[in-house]
Amino acid sequence: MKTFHNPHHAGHAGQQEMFRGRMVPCHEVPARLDFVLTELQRRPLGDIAPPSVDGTALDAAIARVHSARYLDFLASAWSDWVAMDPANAERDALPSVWPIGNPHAFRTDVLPRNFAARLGLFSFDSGSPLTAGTWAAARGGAACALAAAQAVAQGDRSAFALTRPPGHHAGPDFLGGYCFLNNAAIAAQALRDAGHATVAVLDVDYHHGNGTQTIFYERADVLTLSVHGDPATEYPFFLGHADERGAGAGEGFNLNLPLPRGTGLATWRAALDTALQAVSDFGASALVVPMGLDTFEGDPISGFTLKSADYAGVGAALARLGLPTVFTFEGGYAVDAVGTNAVNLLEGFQQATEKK
Ligand code: Q9C
Ligand code: ZN
Repeated sequence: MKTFHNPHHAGHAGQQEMFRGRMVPCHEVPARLDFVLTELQRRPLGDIAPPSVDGTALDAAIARVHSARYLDFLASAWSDWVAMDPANAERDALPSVWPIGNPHAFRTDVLPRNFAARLGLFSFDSGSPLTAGTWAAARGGAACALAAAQAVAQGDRSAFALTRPPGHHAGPDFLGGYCFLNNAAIAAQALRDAGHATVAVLDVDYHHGNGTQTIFYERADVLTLSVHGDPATEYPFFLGHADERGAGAGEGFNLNLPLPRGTGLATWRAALDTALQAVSDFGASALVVPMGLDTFEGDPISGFTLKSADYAGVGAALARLGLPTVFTFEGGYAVDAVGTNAVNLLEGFQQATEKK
């Protein structure tokens, strides 16, 4: 399994996120990726390299899943933030005003000239700071996702996009949940564009993959599935319920498996098996796995109780689908365990593949 890692990731380094009325240190920190990279070097699964993709092809791949007006906003967001006030150069950009979803309450079709208003228009929380290097890091991550999809489309059994910021909460035209560009969606769309007729995206992060669900909600060619903490009590709260099954042509092509906070391995694995069966029934020709490790018992912001040793079995179960597979790195905030947990999963996948 080749790993494509993002050399620009550390340029995205938020200082603080808003949490229940106060500012707290960011959970999504550069050290997360460094721990995974170090563990992968210790237990190699294949070549580890930065992605080499054509810039024009990359921008086209990103534009397949995100709107032009959102991408225009993101690409110049930092310079627009600093242009508001030179003192902003020392501060992360966080939104503080949002147009809520009633179309008769607030307009979302008119782009405000005020940057703070635009930041709110394209965000759904105040926990995802945008910093000087955010755009370069997010775009470098999309390059990892595209390179991983290309490797798999050209015959590799699997590939790993090792990048941060993560992606699965980012939608067609919004950021949130520490995510800016949806790497898993970019990989899935790239697999479709490379000739895979049907692609499944099976999200195993603790948090519902709302951005990915929204991107593909009306499509029958990409099945989206997510096993996650019940949104009745868990972030992102406003999506991820079991009755969301897709719409229009996409009716029947989304599957949510919410589980209560406190869920342990046995129940979580039963839900994963349900999702795996649905991927088989769908007849996917390729698989994308947004790989969050925040299902770990030691995760500081999550509520499942998987142990480090459990992740090898998760990887092996995914391998048994027998599909070309792209992994994207998503959540996982127990920083000193995230490398072990990620490589346990990937190594479990790879070893099960070799046995076949
Ligand atoms: N202060 C991913 O795992 N807020 N995103 C939690 C803690 C957001 C998680 C509150 C959690 C987002 C990719
Ligand atoms: Zn998560």
